[in-house]
Amino acid sequence: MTPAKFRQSFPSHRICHALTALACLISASFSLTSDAEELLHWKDTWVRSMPPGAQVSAAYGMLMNHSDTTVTLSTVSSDISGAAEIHEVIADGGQRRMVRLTSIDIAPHETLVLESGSRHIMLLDIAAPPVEGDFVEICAITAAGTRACDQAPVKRQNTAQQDTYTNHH
Ligand SMILES: [Cu+2]
Repeated sequence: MTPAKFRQSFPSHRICHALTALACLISASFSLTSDAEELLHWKDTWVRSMPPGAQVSAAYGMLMNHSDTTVTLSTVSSDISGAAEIHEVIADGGQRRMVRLTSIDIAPHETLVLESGSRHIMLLDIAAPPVEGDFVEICAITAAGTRACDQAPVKRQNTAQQDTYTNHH
């Protein structure tokens, strides 16, 4: 009885092992698929018009995560700036000042809002000041390497928002 039981357990163990390996393969291919399907979409992007001689500008808009996984935004760029940074406005005593963010996590189906006076994209070392009517390509690059780009129209910022910006640099 005992040896028979023992012999029986061996093949069933092997089947179990094979199933585990298969499950591993399936879950591995699933995680690869979800990385490749990080779905980021821009909405309502715009870039602030700047006077001649300006070396910085800012970009705003909404970045929507349409995937079922958290997406980490790690880099931003534009086709008019030598560099771009993600900034956040924070209260520092009675003052408001900007800090640079190295990354932002966007939860599944959540939208990251980039707006004046809050989180925004700072365009640094710009080749030529953006003029109303122009379009600037804005790109968001995730930690996994996914790129989401959009052609953002250049617009004039209203006076209330201008004050916030002037306090920045
Ligand atoms: Cu800034």
